[in-house]
Amino acid sequence: MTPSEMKNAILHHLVYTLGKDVSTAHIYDWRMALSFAVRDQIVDPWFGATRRSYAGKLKRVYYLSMEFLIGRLLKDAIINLRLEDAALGAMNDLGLNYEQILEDEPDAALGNGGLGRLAACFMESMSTLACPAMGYGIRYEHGLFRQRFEDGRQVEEPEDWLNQRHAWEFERPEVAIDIGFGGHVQEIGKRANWYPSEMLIAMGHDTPVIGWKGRWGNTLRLWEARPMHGFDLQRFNRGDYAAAAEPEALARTLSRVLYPDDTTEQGKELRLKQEFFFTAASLRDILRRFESEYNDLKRLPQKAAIQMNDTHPAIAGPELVRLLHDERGMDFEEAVGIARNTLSYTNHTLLPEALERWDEGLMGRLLPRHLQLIYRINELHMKDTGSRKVTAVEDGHVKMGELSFIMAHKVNGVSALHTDLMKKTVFKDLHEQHPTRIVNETNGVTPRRWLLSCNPRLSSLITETIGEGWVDNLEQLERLEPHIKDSSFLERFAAAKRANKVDLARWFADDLKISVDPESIFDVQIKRIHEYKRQHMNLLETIAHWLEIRDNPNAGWVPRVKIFGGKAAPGYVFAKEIVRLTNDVAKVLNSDPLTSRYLKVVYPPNYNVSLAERLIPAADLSEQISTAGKEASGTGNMKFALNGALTIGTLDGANVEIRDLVKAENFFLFGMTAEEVMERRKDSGHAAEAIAKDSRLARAIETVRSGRFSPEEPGRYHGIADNLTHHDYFMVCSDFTDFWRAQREVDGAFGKPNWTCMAAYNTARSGWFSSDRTIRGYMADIWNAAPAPEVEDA
Ligand code: 26V
Repeated sequence: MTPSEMKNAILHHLVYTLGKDVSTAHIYDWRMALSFAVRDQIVDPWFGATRRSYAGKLKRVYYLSMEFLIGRLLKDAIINLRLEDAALGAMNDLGLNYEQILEDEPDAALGNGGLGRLAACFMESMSTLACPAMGYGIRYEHGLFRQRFEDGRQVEEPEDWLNQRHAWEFERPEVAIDIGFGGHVQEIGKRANWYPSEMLIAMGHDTPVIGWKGRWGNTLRLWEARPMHGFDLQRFNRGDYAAAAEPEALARTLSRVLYPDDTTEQGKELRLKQEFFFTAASLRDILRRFESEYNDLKRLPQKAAIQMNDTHPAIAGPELVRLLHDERGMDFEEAVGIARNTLSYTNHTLLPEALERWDEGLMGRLLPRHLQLIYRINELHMKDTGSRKVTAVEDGHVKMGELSFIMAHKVNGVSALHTDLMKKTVFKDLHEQHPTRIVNETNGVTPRRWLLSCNPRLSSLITETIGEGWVDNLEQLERLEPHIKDSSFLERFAAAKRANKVDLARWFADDLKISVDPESIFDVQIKRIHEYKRQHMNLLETIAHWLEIRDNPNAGWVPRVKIFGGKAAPGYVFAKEIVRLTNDVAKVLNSDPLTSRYLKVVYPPNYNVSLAERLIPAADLSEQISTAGKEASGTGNMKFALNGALTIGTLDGANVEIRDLVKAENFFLFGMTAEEVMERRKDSGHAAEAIAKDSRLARAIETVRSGRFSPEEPGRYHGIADNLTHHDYFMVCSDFTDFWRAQREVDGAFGKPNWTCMAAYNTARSGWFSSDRTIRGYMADIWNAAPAPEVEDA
């Protein structure tokens, strides 16, 4: 497409789709017109892919996920369809600012963090690889809350991405599926009929996901909850206005809002309803499609692979059994076998408080037939394994991890260490019974968004050096290695990073009114706020360092900007205190005339995918400092390494694999191993001991306790200080001293010519972390699926 063709398409949509003319169009109208013009280019390859899936009778992958954290879509589509020149040219021609238009798009924030973002990367990679696939999830009216700071405290505001028209979805009123809850079960022999007492409708909305060079396009189908019986006109006519609208409002509640807490399981009824709602709608849709093409249900596992992203869709096990056994008359044991061969399950956390357990009473009320089937599935599992232990039900609760495990033919962890720990801890018994079921698929990230799109300077340098093949064959980045000896390459590599930092510094100045020196180390920790991720350890180190600079301001300190980003779950008190402490520390440090030249703290509010795209290309140092054994994988860690940031990190999650690949000399390692952590926890005096041995740590904690950062309320941080001294489950104190040492090593290395070499080795050796590699792994080890044959660039 040429710029002038693009321009015509935009003008056409402006007038005929949006009903605006050039003289009255706002930035919103222009963005929508551009989006529609780009969307037109998606449709043909997307239809083509669908047609070929049907014609070739290809096996389809169904990715069931409660979260898809996709972020903005316009630039992604433009890049994958190679329309940058056309779009930029058209915008320039129209006298519009292309960057500004892209920035006008709201993020689709239909996820909390790592799990949802992984699902989004997987969707893009499946399209790039021409893996016939469909994502299924919920079309939340409100995505993850927006974060604001008020006197340093987090304030949550509703997120309203659907307030504006969403350019990328196609409504499918004809894809409307009845979903029931409650009611009673009527048993007929071993089979049963379920008569729900409450019904609503799941309506589909399709978003095309286009792969690199438009070779293939899959669909993300998100369900919206609609009332079965709409508006009650009789009641309205009687003057009962609120009651007339009630059933409608109630039904819609189901897809109203994303649960914002991904750290503690609370067993909320609405959450269980959401889980069943989207899982049941998806399974019905999948079976409908299968039955339109094939007439033998035994072949389901050959033609469909259904991936459960964590336990949120775990009800898929019993529901699929119900559809096959109760509704289609298949023998129970056979139904379980078919369901199991179709289903697989990814575990994303070992934290006990985040593992889903549903109260049997609640489950029995909402899903009476499913609870019966869970008991039978459990009995069958005991019979088959000869075990006497009831696995999926305990203390009046249904354990969804165990249920998912016994209903899946493969269960995977998301990094080598995590998978190993799954076998040794949470799923120890089940692993012994099924020693080949657990497999590892280390996470990955899509290089299109996380390098090509977010870091154009580094991308151009890479393409000029080794050609363009890296974009969909990321391991080609290793071809950069011979150039790392070349001083002109290194200079350009450093220049790209510097320019990214200058851009970020300008944004900090304009948007946050904080000035930072781009020559400083840009040290970044961005992720959800959680004790195990240890933002507070990073803060303590910052405070200790600040105190040391104050003691001796003229000692030639290496300047640093500590950048934080992340949201706390609204009900997570400790995380919210960390948010506030970060802001309070920033306030004190940034206004300290003695030290602010050397140390600043920046905490932009509302960290999201788009902010990540801005921060990661400008980072020198990536903070991956979780307590070993707690972070299942991490994916931010991969994005940073790929963009030439060095990691300071523990041997946790995928950090282990990153360090193996980029090599130890290009990684700042510190801290205890997962085993050492478990050992040390046995010593109840671990924190006190560590504090007694490290006067810097003691002083930092004391400074927090003293009210230095909250003079108007000196006791504000006693909770954090006491937790650290007496409890410290996540071993902040015991790892602090080594963390400090590693940070000073960073100071020593930064600014030396070798730093750029180390950074470049990180980029050159991170190719394995492409989500294309991950998806190939799932296709081979779990899905038994092949890419569509003979795809060509669009
Ligand atoms: C759990 C819950 C509990 C009930 C309420 C809502 C909710 C929402 C999400 C979750 C799952 C949290 C697990 C999670 O996000 N794990 C992260 O997955 C990433 C992708 O595999 C991985 O990189 C991170 O290390 C891991 O923390």
